[in-house]
Amino acid sequence: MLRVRDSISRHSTVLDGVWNFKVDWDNNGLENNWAAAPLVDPITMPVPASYNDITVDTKIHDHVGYVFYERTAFAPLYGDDRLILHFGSVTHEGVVFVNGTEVARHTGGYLPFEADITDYVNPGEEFRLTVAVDNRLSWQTIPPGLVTKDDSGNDKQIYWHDFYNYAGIHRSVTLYTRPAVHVSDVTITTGIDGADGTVTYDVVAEGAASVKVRVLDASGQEVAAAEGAHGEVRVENADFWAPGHGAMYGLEITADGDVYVQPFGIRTVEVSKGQFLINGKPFYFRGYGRHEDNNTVGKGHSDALMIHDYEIMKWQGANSFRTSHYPYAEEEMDYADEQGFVVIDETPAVGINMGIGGGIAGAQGYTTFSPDTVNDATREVHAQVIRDLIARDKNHPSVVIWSIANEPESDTDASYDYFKPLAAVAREADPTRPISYTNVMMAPADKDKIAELFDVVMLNRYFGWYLDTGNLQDAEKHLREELDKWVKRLPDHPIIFTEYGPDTMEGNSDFFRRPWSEEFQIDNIGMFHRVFDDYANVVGEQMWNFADFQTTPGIMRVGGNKKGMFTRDRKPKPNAYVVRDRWLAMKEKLGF
Ligand code: BDP
Repeated sequence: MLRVRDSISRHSTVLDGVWNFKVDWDNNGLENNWAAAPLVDPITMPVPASYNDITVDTKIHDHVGYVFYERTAFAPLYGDDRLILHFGSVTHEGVVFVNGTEVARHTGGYLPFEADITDYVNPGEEFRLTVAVDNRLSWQTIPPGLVTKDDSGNDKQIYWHDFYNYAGIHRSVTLYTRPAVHVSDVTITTGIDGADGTVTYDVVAEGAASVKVRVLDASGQEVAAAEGAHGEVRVENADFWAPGHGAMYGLEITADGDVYVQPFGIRTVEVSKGQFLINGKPFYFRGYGRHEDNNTVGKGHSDALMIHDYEIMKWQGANSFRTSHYPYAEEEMDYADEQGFVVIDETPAVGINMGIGGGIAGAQGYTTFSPDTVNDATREVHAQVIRDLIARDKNHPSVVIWSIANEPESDTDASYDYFKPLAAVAREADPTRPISYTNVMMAPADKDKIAELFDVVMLNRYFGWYLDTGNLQDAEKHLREELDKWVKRLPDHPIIFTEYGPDTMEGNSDFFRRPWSEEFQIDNIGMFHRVFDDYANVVGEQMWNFADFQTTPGIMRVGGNKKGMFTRDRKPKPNAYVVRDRWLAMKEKLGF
């Protein structure tokens, strides 16, 4: 789905702000047609934001099921155009009503959806917009979850991922006009030929009598042009997109009366002989797995928080991150392009693993893949999420790997049967980028059954923390033994460490450098780095996590997960300075 962008033929109004809000305590607001009239006795709620931490009402914070959002908006005088509502994300299900009539229903909390509301409003008149938002997860959602009852009869949401189930309207809501005949999709792939860039484009504009394209450079000058919905153009002496160099072009598409400018960068990505190549040169990933997570707004997108995080990442010498464990806001992806950050783009398929020990992720006792748990229907949803993510993010030069799942079960025949078709779905949707998944500790090289389906080995490892707790000598030994096995099994696969590091309590300083202390984080992360430096196939280090973040309460979590390089409010832990020295030295040496 195309990102909303204004042009001579498209005009948008952002509907963010203070909306009305009401919790549907009995989860019967849809049956009782709440959307038919203004909400009775609503409270106020900011959009975008998770609603959970805005009030200090435990019942709202813990509610399982529907909440309703509402506001009014003006329909502009849109003439013969269509009027579209765009939601960046509604977590996890959104049912959208205009003046009481349902116009869209979308499940999947981290990807955009739209509704054409032209036929439900009158130009120049106000209309009522109501959105019912459901935070429940089931075996057939991605990520999966399960609603049960506690012994007191209250609904309880179980899930198998280690971050809080924030809900609400998390990203901007936009109302925009576009011509009836319009550009609905474009796929751009690029190549490098000496000093020139080759740009292959494929536009979808149903019903358009003519399609023309122009490539515009950063200053808006035309550098190439062509006619027709498909084709290839050459950009002479191109400014290539590269890590640390966010050189962007725009493909201006004119389809009859519609004009849409799609940003893109010219670069190549390839895996070869155990290396990860960007523009033909070996790239080493430095960075983190991150979360969209904040004290007040939860998973709500904020440009201020986003830019602050990038400033911190740049201060530290990072050049990349993974969108653990779901697609991030479209604003994030644009910003990564412009800032020259390299992104491992992940689907929301997290927690497809009932083998992960209780405590980290909560209740267990299920079989991962079975007709009653993660089944064929779940796999269909998973396949669609892969397609939708790739459809949204395919034109971002920053995105270099699709991560189709985080720590799934991967050591059983059932997991092979589950992932074989999904790897094919990803390759079909994007034949140009390497694909991968993050491998869990319990499925090392001699147990994992799916690594050959993918191009890059991505490892989440907690030696010295969950295993060999506090014993870094053993931890190092076991880490090296495991790496040796991966290199032996897949000598031509590059390896990226996509998670490592211990929980670290800010201010907990310890002469004996024990687990949870700031000193232990330095020692544990330092041990991993020492090992990485000895393996040519290790082409990246993305520690867990950029910052501390909220989780479900549990005996392994103190006010959330504390594995951050930075605290939840972005203060550096002592380790941040140590890693900064390493990364800045690497940046100096490698030039990015
Ligand atoms: C891994 C998960 C991640 C967790 C992390 C941890 O991929 O989401 O937060 O471990 O335990 O299992 O901190």
